Amino acid sequence: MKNKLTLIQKNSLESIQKCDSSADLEQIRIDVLGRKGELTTILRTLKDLSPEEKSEIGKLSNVVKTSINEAIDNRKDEIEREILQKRLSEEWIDVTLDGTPEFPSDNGFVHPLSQIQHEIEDIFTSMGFSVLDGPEVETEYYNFEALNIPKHHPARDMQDTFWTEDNNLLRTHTSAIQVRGMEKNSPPFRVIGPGRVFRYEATDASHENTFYQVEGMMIDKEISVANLIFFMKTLLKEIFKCDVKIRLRPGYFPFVEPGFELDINCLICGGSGCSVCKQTGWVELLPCGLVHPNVLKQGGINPDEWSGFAFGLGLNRLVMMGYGINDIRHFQSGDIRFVQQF
Ligand code: FA5
Repeated sequence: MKNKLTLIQKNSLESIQKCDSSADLEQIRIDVLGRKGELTTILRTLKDLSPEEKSEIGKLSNVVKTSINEAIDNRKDEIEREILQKRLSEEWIDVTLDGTPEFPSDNGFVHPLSQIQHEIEDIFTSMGFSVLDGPEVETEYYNFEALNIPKHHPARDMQDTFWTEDNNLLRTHTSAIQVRGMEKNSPPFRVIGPGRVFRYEATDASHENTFYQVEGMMIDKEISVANLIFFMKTLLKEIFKCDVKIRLRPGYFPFVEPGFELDINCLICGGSGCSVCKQTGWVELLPCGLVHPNVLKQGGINPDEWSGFAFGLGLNRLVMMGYGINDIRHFQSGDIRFVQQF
């Protein structure tokens, strides 16, 4: 009996060491120490032994049981440690790597109007222009009078706006920044002035009451329409990354002479006609012209010595062309799904 117990112990300890899963270890425990296990079955025959042998075998069987239980528990711990080590070596994370951006991003994004504004600022600063700012609530002087639009001039009707109780107004165009530019700089100079403008206007697919423009002005000696066309073509080529078809129409603005409307071929419909281009195939994008002598005088510049061009670019329509947006009202809709696309 003693030999049998020692053999069971030896075999069990060997099997336990070879085991590599907790489930197999539990099976060994059942097979050896369980109710119908090898050791338990042998111990059932104890009753046939003498009292001395019973005591000796009883003690030995306790030692065997304890050693098998301890070996199983230790091996289990080892297996768990091995599994953990394997996982740690396989599933390590490089915390210095950039995270994977999720869509939609929680970090926010630059609005398409700001994106295009920054792009235009880069294009013009690379051509020697500086960027000016001006207030959204303007005086009548900067918005109209200094631009050769005196009180009761019919051109004021085209730019009806919102007035404050103290007779200031929400600027109707960024041309007000031109006047501030002339006050700040002495010629020659090149400036642009981006910003938000407001008009009391019925809205449709291409008209908003609040929209964005970029004003541009260059004053130098002997500036002509040829200079104007060069800068406008360079701008549009840089923005649309292709040669865009343009046309110049005579246009009336009291602060330029001659004045033009620069239209581009509608990029939404390719020129075949849609709601944005009002079925004409052309979109009015950019009024421009040579600065009127009265405006130069008002800005303290001698028109006999200096000349210049100016333009006012509508940013919303430019973004619409670039992205194929078919309704200007999306910009102010506050619909997060719209802005998340850019
Ligand atoms: C002006 O605002 C002149 N100050 C531009 C100018 C500057 C002319 C310098 C000459 C020299 P106009 O009202 O056409 O012009 O507006 C300029 C551009 O703003 C338009 O071509 C168009 O792109 C955009 N725009 C005008 N009205 C709206 C509107 N209601 N909604 C959206 N965009 C508009």
